[in-house]
Amino acid sequence: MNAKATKTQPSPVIDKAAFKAAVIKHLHCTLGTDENKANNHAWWKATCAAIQEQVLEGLRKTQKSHYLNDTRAVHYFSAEFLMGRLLSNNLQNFGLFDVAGGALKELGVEISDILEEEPDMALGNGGLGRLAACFIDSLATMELPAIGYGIHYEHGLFRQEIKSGAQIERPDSWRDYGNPWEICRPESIQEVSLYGYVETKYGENGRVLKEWHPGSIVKGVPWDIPVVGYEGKTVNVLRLWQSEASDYFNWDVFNAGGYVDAQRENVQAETISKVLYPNDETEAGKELRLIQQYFFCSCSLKDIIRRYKRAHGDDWSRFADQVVIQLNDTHPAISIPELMRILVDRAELGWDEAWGICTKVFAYTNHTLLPEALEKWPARMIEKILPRHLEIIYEINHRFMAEVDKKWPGDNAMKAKLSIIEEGNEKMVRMGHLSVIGSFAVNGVAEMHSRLVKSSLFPEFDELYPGKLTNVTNGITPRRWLKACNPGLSKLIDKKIGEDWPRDLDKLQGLAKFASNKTFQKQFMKVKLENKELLAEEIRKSLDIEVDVNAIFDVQIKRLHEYKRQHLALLNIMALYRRILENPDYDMHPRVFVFGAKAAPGYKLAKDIIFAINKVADKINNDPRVNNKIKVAFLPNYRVSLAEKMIPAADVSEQISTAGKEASGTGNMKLALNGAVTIGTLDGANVEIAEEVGDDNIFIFGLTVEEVNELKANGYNPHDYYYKDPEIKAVLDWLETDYFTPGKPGALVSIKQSLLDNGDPYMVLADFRAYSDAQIAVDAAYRDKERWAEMAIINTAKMGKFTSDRSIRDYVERVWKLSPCKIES
Ligand code: CR6
Repeated sequence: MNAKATKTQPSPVIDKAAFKAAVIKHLHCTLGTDENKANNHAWWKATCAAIQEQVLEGLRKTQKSHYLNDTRAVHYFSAEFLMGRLLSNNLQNFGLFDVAGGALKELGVEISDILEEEPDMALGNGGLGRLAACFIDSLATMELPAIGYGIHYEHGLFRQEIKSGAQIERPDSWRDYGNPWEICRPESIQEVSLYGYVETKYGENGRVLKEWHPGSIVKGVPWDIPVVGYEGKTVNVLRLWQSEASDYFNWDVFNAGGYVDAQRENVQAETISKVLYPNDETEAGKELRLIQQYFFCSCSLKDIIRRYKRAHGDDWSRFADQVVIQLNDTHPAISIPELMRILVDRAELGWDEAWGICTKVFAYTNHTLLPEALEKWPARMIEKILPRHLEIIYEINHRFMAEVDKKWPGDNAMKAKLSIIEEGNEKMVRMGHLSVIGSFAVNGVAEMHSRLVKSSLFPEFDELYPGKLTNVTNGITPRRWLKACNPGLSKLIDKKIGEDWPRDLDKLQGLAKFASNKTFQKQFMKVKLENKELLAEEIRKSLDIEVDVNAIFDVQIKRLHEYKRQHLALLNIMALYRRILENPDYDMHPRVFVFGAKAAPGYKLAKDIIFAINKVADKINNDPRVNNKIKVAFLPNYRVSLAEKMIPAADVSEQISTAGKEASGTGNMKLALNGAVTIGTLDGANVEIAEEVGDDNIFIFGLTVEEVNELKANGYNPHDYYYKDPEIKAVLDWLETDYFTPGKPGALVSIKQSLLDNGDPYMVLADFRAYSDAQIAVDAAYRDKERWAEMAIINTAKMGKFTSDRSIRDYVERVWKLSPCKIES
């Protein structure tokens, strides 16, 4: 067994013949078809079913070991889990990828074809949801007892189509033809109360008792997705709740009268888990969204308590030893008053004892400083949906205000500032404050972000609770984001430094000494070229655009947001185009700008930017004067499985957010890990990437956070840049003409307006020249093939820090205090 642990690749648990037999068995007995009739979809399902046998065996053993060892576990509460596809991941983690490929080949099927059959499980918007997916991968790999809790959305993030350059949203139906991984657990159904009113009663000794008479009750049905760790020993679970109408009729409310009519206005049970809100970094403020949050938190807490009680009965004294709950942003913050309600109203603990438990159980991760993303709920809305919770929030706040008064006596301004309740025309509940107050640890997601959380978002909380605010820099799983998505590079690395880097990513450091070795450089760049050929094929298939694989592949993939500044990249592309038109001999290495981005459906300017990129692309790609020096490809429907194709092929990684705005970023880590060189600002985790790779192996440009603030304070005026820099002026004015939108002048003007009339909130113009110059430096560097190869290799070699295993290790040490649990076979 130890021999296996020091060994590198997971050893296959079954051989090719057995795998083949399992696939055939499932084709016959699970799918009711046979080898002659089966299409790729059936082959995919049969292959999933074959590996699922191993998965479920691992799951059973894991759950038994965790139960027998009465393990302390982390419960990762997240409204989003962006899992992507699972087949190739599960095969890889069991060491069965080649076995399965061989078995299928003998059956006349290409594994690469059937992998494409799997719909992405896109139950998340972007970075935050994908981070949760990477974390549960690492937790299982590190044999830590953990469970992910979230929502079983019927429709994940919308599918993006591009029609005449514009984004169209189509529903995502990832489960339409069944999902082979999930297991329904009707035995663990929970009931969740909503609406209604609170009755105050008096118990023995005059104890005030609160009884919530709900106006409706919904059922939460759990679906379990097994999460397989690398080498397949620990198989944890992601438990997602689906809402259903409850068969329980609420006589209580019925008898109270009047509520039957009011019910009609209430949200219908089935709609709760229907759809993922497609907003990234904006708070929706909708009643249904709050209900979604409460729904999954309440189900999950009850599930945790049921499990705890099975082992410890009504003895609450060990609850905080066994349970830690990580709140992934404030989306699950309503868990704090919910646990208080359960402890005080149901278990009848005293307030102080209950609060003592709560504040040892919860920890909170902040993922943004953007004001529009900091959740606030109207007190009236909470009162309507969760009347008892509002009372509890007021009580928490009342006691907290006393603490504030002790620290800053008589300082009412301080009280107003720190209060959970924001006073105003409409009273609002600040979920961030509630989370900080109710948690024992609060972390930001990159060094710089955590510093800003302390210094500008929550400075007084930092003073009040010294040591509570900390940092855990984000990470990514190298199993998915190198081993599985880039087999060419993985095999080259295996040969060079051995095969244990997927578990111990610092081992990649061993590549650094070959960075200037000509032979290795050639091998490394050959893999990159092969990956570029695959992406070129994808671009041809999807967009009918021919791209030159010898061009620089410049990749910007992330949600579309002004702060991420895809429009800065666009202005530079237009400037390059203009330079070529003015001077046909303009000297540049050919470049392919590849974009992938979804815009929130209600975010007008973001959609306008997508439209503009596509219109500019049309023009440039079809203009013979450009002579193929520039191509622009906007690949529709960016998602995990598309990222897996784009990232291995990137030469340049665009990370160009306004300094101070991107909390961390994780795409930056994935691209660098696959040998792309970053052009970026000193923002989020870029700062730490720069520290790792060194200034010579990254292109840093633009204003720093301090400079951004200073410029803002001194009155930033984008017109200064417009009038001072003729290229900026020309490019912005170009947007107003009908050059890119023949017959429709002004179709792209909103971008110019946002950058001039609307004050350029993300300082695109202030950074334009620095960015454009940095791109010229990239161009020059790329022409020196050996130098570029060296940079690319160093980027891969120095990414050890950014494995999500390291993030999890940090959480375990700084926050969760967990121990691994060996799984007995
Ligand atoms: N949008 C941050 O913006 C970070 C991820 C994960 C984000 C991004 O910089 O890498 O979280 N924030 O920590 C939120 O979702 C609120 C994101 O994905």
